[in-house]
Amino acid sequence: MRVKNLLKALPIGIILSSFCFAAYASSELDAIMKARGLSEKDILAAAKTYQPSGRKDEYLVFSSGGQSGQVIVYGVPSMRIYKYIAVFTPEPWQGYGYDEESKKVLEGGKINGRAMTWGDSHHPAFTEKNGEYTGDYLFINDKANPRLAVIDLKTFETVQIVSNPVIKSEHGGAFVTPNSEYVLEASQYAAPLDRNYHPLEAFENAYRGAVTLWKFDLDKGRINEAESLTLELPPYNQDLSDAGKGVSDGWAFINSFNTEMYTGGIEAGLPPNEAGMSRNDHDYLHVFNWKKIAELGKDPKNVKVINGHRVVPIEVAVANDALFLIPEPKSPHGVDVSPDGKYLVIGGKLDTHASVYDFEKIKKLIDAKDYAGKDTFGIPILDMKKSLHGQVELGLGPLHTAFDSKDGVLYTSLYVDSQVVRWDYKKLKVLDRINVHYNIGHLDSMEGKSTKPKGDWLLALDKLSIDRFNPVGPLHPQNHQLIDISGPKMELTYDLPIPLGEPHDVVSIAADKLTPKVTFDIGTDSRTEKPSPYATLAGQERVERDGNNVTVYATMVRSHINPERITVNKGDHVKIHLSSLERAQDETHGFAVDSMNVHASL
Ligand code: CUK
Repeated sequence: MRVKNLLKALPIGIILSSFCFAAYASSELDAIMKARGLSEKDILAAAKTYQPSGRKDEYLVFSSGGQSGQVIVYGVPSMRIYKYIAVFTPEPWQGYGYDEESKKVLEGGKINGRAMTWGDSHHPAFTEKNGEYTGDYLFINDKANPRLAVIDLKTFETVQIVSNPVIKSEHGGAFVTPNSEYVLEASQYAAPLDRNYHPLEAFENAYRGAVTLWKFDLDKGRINEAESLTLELPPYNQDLSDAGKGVSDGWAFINSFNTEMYTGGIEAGLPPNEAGMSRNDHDYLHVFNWKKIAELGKDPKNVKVINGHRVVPIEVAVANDALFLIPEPKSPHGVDVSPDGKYLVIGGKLDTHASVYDFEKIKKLIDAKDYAGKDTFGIPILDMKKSLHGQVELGLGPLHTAFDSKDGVLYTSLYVDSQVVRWDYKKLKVLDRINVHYNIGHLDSMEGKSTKPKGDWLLALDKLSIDRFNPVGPLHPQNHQLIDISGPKMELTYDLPIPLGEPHDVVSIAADKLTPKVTFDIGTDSRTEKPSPYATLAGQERVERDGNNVTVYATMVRSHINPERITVNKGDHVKIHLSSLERAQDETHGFAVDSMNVHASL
């Protein structure tokens, strides 16, 4: 409607007031833009991301917290941080690691009996149904100490940590199969699976890679350790992984970067690790059938039991056509399966190309037993050219990929060039590129690794921020940059400094898929999510004495604790069970005993 027609259509009062407002607003806006040196593009970016008070975000993003061992939750498009979820590291605000219930969760992550108070929380992943995110649970792996955590998204609390019984370090986790049957966790640096000492000279014989298939019980919301198993892999230093979906459901893929099986030795005049590990032009993409491995593992004849855990040996997988290798450009990085499951996109890292493999071609070679050879361990190798859909030159350091809602369109991060490239993996051509600040690692479009990516926003996770923010000392925050990908050109709209750990990777989900609880049910142990045996209701408060053991059953509403006085003797051993009877929302309270390192959040 043209302005003249609009004027005719509106009653005079509205015209006057809206005109006054428009004139006032535009002159004030102009003045602010001038004073702050803002361009029209800046104003647009602000308008796209600003949430007036009380307005909720469309997406929630779950970011790994890197070496803080936590998970960071923020919203898109506002980029407001909402929560840090304590996972591998004690965190007093949430009482995590200070009450007996959460200590038990952390104890699940003990390694060889040793308590671990930190982790490198690395790749988060949601539960899935038919490859779509469901928002029930979030998994996150600890890269440094091979462990996996389960976070219940009804409470945003960590409810389980499991420790890997055979591998020593890991990278290719957490990757969830399309109906949340298993969570995959692949090793990174090859090590003896028995955890005993074997000299490096015995690398080829005694050291192994592996991928663990953690069985997830969706009804219970917990990993079933007894039903989990591991596939033994060659000592090739496995890297990132992904589970197949659609046509490739049942299969999974893992990159590797040391098929040379090089173990360093500058002391002995040998080339440094990096050079030795990238001597070959190619490393191997591992292709394995996790459904078949899980089936095979049920028969004791097919497994070796190591540290009480079932391991399917390489030869069993090979004899049952469940494990294959395909050459890939040397030292690749991410392997990402397309939403329809037909293509695998591999970031070149040391190659300027991304390689697109066609799963249907791979499957044909497997079915026809059309092998190009075998590796040292007897694993069939498929021909690279026959498996490839094609390669595209993207730039320096292609790492990770996330997908658009538009068919064939995806986004790849370029670590060295500090860019995001939008390209078409079907037509194999570059469509657009945008600079980011700086040295991008992972990136994610909204629900970008599910079967239904959204295609409106993209997050660039930059490893360096250098000059983007107010200086706060030598340890800089990292920079998560929000990019509008809804139009023909990508537009940078927001910089979020993340001040915790090395926030490494994110997953994002439509906020309406999450239905968190508003309060806990009274008497619930939030970590087991079952009624606590110590739950105390109003009127049941008591102090029980057994010799010098004193047990207090107390209740609490806001800051009122009942009993108000607890009298004990010097030397008594005192245990306090506190039940919060609070029914109102957002009325949590702390509890502390001074000088005793005792603290809780109720
Ligand atoms: S991956 Cu883990 S250190 Cu997530 Cu790009 Cu490199």
